[in-house]
Amino acid sequence: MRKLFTLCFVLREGEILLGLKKRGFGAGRWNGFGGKLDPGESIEKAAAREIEEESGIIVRDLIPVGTHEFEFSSDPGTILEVHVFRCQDYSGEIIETEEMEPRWFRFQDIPYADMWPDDIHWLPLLLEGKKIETRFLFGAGDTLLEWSVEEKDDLIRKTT
Ligand code: 8OG
Repeated sequence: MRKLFTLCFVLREGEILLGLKKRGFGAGRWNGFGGKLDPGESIEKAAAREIEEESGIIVRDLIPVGTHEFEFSSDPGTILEVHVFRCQDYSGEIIETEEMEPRWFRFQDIPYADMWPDDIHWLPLLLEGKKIETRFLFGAGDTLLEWSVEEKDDLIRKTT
């Protein structure tokens, strides 16, 4: 079974907007903004809606970055398929919401130790403007058991 999610990172010159998740899945971790698709909703619509709900801003550009497939050994066969975007053009004011406490971080200050443990393996690629396709298998305590990170542009170059 596949469950679809979105995840978006808002960027400005040398900085990334992260939110401290205040409740639910991933609470206590810094992350981009996103969540589950509503029934019948497109991936892009869901991404824009989640950012607005969680940070108050309206995004004007959503650049697709790739997908993650997350699986947990405690629930084999259930794949969280996360569609990742970045955004640099938005309107509105960033606000704290019930779900997220937003804060800008300089790239060199990204708090990887307080993020999902897979993020350090792919977020630097996103910041370099690369497209990615990843798979991560988590064991007990959200430790990483197996993973692969592919740069899509590299794959294209290899096959042409
Ligand atoms: O609706 P909810 O807030 O529970 O959605 C979960 C969000 O967390 C969604 O945006 C996808 C994202 N997410 C995972 N796993 C991971 C992960 O390992 N790393 C990062 N950075 N985000 C993740 O579900």
